[in-house]
Amino acid sequence: MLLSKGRYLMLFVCVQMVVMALMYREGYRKRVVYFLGVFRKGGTPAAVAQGNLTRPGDVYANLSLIVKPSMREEDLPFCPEKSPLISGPFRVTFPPMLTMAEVEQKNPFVRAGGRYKPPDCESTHRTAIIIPHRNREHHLKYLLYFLHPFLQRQQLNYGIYIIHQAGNYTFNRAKLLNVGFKEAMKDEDWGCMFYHDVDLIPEDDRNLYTCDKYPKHASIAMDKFGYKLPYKTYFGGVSALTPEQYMKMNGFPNNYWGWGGEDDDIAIRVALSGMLISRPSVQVGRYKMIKHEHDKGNEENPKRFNMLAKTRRTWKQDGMNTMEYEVLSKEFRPLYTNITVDIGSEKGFHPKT
Ligand code: BGN
Repeated sequence: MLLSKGRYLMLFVCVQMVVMALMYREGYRKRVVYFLGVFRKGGTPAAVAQGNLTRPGDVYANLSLIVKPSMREEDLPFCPEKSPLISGPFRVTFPPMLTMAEVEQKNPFVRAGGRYKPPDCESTHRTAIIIPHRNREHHLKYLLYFLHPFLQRQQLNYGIYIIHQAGNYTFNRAKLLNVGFKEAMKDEDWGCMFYHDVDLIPEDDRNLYTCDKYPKHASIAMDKFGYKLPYKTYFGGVSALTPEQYMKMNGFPNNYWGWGGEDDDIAIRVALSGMLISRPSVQVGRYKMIKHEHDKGNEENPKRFNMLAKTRRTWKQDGMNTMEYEVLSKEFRPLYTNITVDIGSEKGFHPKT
């Protein structure tokens, strides 16, 4: 009897030692936070993911390790060619209770207007993100939740612009992109512009938000198309051009009111101005689309087929050189610059004076 009690005691001590050794090896704190994260799956992301104590695949992982050194900004070294923060695919799920205030809290280095520079090195890339928008605040919140840390992982000097179409007239994505280009260039000499749909979330931080030798189509593997291109010349979703490439093709068309065709027109302009399309690999150009109904005020454009047949004749007369609009307001919000714009209607542009 005595012998078996002693055996149990020995066994108990051994198990305890193994458990302690395991905890020590993995880092006790990290493990506890990990388990808490698992149990709190439905909770707010701010509560689950604090700084570098995050679950694997969290887009915010390691960002809290970034600290501002005490040296002056002009003495900072250049950022390395490849950012050490890049780690590949991350999890894209949509926490139901997320608030804009939480997104702000998680991005302490983002300044008014949604501007960011790496605090610890001088970035060699200046990228503006242009997002056409109307009545999609819910999507915008999620996009910002993922896009800010995604861009910070790439050590970019960046700014996020929301171009909000005022009024109820039919939506015009391409014209809003034109406005975004022109207005963003007034703020800074951006080296690269990303033209970004509000409902598309990148899923891999190796998908670099920098420009290439040719206009880039970034969203080549979207979940709704089975993570492959729907057709060879598809140029919708997320694309990127340098200001030179954009000017070379006279920007984008202004006359596509409603859904469809404007992205195909842009792809035709790329070819007509003598350029090719650059693309990331299908492994990294992956995007998740936030599900939604077809928007009111963005009905299919029945004229798109006719218009596309004429792009060769129209691209030089319709674009950057002919766009008319009026900025109604420009606000520097904590996570983005909000530009509300009157772009007129199909019948022309009549500024209210
Ligand atoms: C295409 C649309 C694109 C849209 C993609 C993906 C047209 C023009 C037809 C000649 N193009 O069919 O605008 O991005 O589907 O949804 O409708």
